[in-house]
Amino acid sequence: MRLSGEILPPPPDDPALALKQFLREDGTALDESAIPKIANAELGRMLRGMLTIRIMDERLLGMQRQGRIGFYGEARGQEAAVIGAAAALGPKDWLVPALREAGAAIYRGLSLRTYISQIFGNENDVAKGRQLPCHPGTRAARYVTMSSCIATQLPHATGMAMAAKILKEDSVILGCLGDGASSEEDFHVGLNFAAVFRAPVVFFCQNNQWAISTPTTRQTASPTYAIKAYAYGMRAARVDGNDVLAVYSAVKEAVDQARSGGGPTFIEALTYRVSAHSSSDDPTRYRDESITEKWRQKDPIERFQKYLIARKVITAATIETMKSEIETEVREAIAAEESVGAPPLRSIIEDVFAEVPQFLADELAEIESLPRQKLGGVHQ
Ligand SMILES: Cc1ncc(C[n+]2csc(CCOP(=O)(O)OP(=O)(O)O)c2C)c(N)n1
Ligand SMILES: [Mg+2]
Repeated sequence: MRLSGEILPPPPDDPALALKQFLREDGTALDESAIPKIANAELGRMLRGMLTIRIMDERLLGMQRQGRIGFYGEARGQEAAVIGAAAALGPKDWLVPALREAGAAIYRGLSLRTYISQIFGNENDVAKGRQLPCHPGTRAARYVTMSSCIATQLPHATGMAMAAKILKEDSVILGCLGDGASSEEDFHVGLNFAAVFRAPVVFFCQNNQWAISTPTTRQTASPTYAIKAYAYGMRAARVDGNDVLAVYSAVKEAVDQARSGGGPTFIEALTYRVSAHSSSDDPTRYRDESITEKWRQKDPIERFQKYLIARKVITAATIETMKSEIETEVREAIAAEESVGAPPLRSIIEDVFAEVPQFLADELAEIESLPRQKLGGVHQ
């Protein structure tokens, strides 16, 4: 059976849940005066961030198909949501990701090489190959490594926000989630605690209308995800997730509120997962791809580019130059990291105990004594 995945319209009588949008699908502004003032350099940086995600996704998914990396998850079609949210954060703020926010880590300063080293799990990878590919973490860019277990990051985000509040650190936590996370108990734990204790956290839900093969119509009977915020007693906002300026504005407003002691907000960014869930998935087996095609036409990058060109922030030629610069950067980072070897074998027994117990040292010695071909998938 093919499921449609289209969601019900928001309640017409609730202005807080109307879809906030600044840019029409053709890139024209609904009301230029309503758009927050953002410096041209910052707008250009936002476009670069979105293009970086698109180019990286294309190259890295291709590499997974060639067997050069083990796994990849794209954020195609969700670039506006990822970058709009990242751009609204300050340097002291933390981002606790769900599944598709790696582009935000890069936007916040994670180098392409460091990101790609994590995908290879090579010797340069700070996680020493212990995380699934596409799960970067960077203290410097204040981006927590992805938990993989859906929704567990939400109590973490609330806890981090409480810590920041107690320590008077003045930082806000962006706790990300997908629509699928709303069905997990950790969603309730994270949101309820945050609202009761007015934690400086913003919950940012990318409703891409699918959770692997579960469509929104099977995920919730609520008319929207945003409406769930009201049950917890927090502010709600619902934005067009393919409109980077609308996302930026909603997240900025929520972050400012949280920073000034106003407590949490829950934001639903409506978008669509136009690709497969991951390199391990084939959506043609469970969904109607003619709807996906309609969403591909609502491309967030094209919409933003048209707006920037019309406003003379950037020219089409400059965008082309930007794309080829990013392509070169990505190609060079892949070439450099692909040739780096695996982490040393002994790293598999390190970092857990302050002193390596004898039984682990013995096991390592046994593995090291095996002929190389018997080590199977273990690289030395
Ligand atoms: C607790 C838990 N249950 C199931 C899974 C398997 N799983 C991985 S991603 C995913 C769907 C997530 O959907 P959503 O939250 O909408 O995020 P999206 O993939 O759409 O970005 C599921 C069920 C998991 N990782 N953790
Ligand atoms: Mg989803």
